[in-house]
Amino acid sequence: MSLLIKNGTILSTTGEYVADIYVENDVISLIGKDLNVKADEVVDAAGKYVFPGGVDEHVHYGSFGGLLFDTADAAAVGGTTTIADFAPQDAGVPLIEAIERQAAKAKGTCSVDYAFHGIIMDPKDSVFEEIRKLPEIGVATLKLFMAYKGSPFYCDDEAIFKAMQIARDYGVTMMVHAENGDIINVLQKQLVAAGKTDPVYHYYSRPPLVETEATQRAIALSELAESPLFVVHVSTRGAMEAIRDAYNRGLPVYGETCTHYLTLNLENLAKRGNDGFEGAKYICSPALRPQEHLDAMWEGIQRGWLTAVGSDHCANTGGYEGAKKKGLGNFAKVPNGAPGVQDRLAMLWTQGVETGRLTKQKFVEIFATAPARMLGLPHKGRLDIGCDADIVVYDPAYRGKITNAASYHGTDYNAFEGFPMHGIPEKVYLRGTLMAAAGKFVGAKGKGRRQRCQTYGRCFEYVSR
Ligand code: DUC
Ligand code: ZN
Ligand code: ZN
Repeated sequence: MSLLIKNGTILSTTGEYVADIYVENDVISLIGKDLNVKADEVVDAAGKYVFPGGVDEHVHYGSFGGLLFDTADAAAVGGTTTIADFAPQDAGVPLIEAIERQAAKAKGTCSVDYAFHGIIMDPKDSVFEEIRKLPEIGVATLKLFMAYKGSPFYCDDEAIFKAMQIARDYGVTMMVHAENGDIINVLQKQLVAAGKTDPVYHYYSRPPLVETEATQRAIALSELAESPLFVVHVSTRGAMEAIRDAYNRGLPVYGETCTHYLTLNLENLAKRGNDGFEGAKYICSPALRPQEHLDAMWEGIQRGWLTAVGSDHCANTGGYEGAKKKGLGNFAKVPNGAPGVQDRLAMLWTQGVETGRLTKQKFVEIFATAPARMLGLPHKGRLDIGCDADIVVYDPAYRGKITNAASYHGTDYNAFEGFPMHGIPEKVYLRGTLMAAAGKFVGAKGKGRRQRCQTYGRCFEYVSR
């Protein structure tokens, strides 16, 4: 099967130019002006942008009560062709086995390519020892949680430090969910006891300093352990500045923010709707922030102080009516997470590129190229000869709106409902095969392939070993 995409404006992290792309056997084999080759499928992309399929290095399928991989068609429709899922570790199950169990769920059901991060949920020495074996199963990233104290997700500083020491020796990138779990527990109890139970109090139980302090601590732990660090879902100015300052001191410390920390704010959490509870749709952790922090996230991206934008996609099984509303009367009981894998491109393009907050080159970087490097997937996230032919043909002239009705997330609401869409992925190819067209999934379901990540990814660049 061969494919020729003609006359599109190809976007990369460094520039843009009009050229043709020729794809053979899943990979890009030629890029050039007026290519004179025959192909099974020829696409005229004149007037369209052509850029790499998105790499979303932050999704939850199954963990945190999220729906499973059969709902990942949404990624393809939204121009994302590779996802990296956080594989949860049930207590008593070895880390490697937990990841393989999660991989078995993705096989044959996930419609885009997929990789895994480990999560340590059973912090003990035998589990830390397993970090050494992660590279053998193609896993090069590991997340530990400083929040959710009292749940299996929580890890104390000792666990994080020990994991960092081993991870650095094997080229495994340490990721942290940086929020102070002790303080959150205290504040949650105090707020609920005072009758402050509405969704908006989720924010007051996790104020910005709770995240900033934990980020500073995680940086200190990584400095002590001499380990690179990737702080995920950064949402506060203070956390972003801590990462920036650490990097400027020469430490291999990087950060990711997420679509919603750029585009949704505390006002969403305060929404009451018809049932007084609508804000629960926006309960995720860290919590949505006042606007000044969103402005800081844009600045962090623009200046390169934050490296990538993930979706933190987590479509709770049961959605708003069946899952979120279980927390009626107590915000602390609302399951965390919101869907978003389909909307990352539309939000970054419309709220970023179209408003002048992102260049098209920066967009490609944070949407595809940087997350692929972070994961250790050199054949993803860029349109170069020999790379996987994961390609978006983007029609910038389209005008529409994000609606749950047009979403493939499999849930009953969309956190970005009503936001404008300037442009649409007119065609989305996964390894040269058409998966989505103009907002519809048109591919064969479950054709995603497991991706083996290389160790010593982006966070280890310039780290002497
Ligand atoms: N927060 C997390 O820590 N994980 C998944 C969803 C969320 O909101
Ligand atoms: Zn997290
Ligand atoms: Zn997450």
